[in-house]
Amino acid sequence: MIPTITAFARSPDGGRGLARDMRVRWALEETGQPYEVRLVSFKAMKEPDHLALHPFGQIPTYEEGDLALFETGAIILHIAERHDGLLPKEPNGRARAITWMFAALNTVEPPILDRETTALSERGETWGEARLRLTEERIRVRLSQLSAQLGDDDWLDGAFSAGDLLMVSVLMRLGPPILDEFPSLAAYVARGQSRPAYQRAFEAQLKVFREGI
Ligand SMILES: N[C@@H](CCC(=O)N[C@@H](CS)C(=O)NCC(=O)O)C(=O)O
Repeated sequence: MIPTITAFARSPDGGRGLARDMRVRWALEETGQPYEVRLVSFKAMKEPDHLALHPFGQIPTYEEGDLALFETGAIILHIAERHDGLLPKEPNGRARAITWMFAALNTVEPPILDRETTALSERGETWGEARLRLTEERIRVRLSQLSAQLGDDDWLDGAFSAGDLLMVSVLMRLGPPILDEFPSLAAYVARGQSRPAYQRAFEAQLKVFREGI
């Protein structure tokens, strides 16, 4: 059964692939799965039909038969468990790859999102600049730990996995200049983005931005 995912009808990132449907598209491309996309406006995301799929009124969602999922971590785990290509078969390696999925979403993404929110909504406040610097220091701590873990390796734990897919997706949101302070992580992101599956997913979301389909 071909799944349907939701994506922004008009992504605020201007087609840079930062909206979270990109992660799901990428996972589907890595595993060779066809998919359909339903585009939703900001207004439609907060209406009952979409809220029935996503209680927080966000994208992406994932529908497959009578299964409806939200949260990119859960969606990608679902895809990775059902199709080859994103998780090792060996049980301990598989558990470690899933650990990296959680680390990307629970440990590395929060300070990056915190900085984004601060930059967007608190910059004009009296505490704005100080808070921004604080969030940036927190990010640097995490990136320095992550880059120590990656060392000279291509991926976090052996072959490319769903853990790398999510970690690269999270680091992409940060981008330069902070990411460039950690050359091995900047190279790691570039390595992820050069994967053919990433490229196909990126082109598909860009087409939506350019042509609305
Ligand atoms: N934790 C969620 C976050 C989902 C999320 O923040 N989606 C954004 C797009 S990238 C969204 O729908 N924003 C619009 C809104 O929250 O109203 C996930 O990983 O799926």
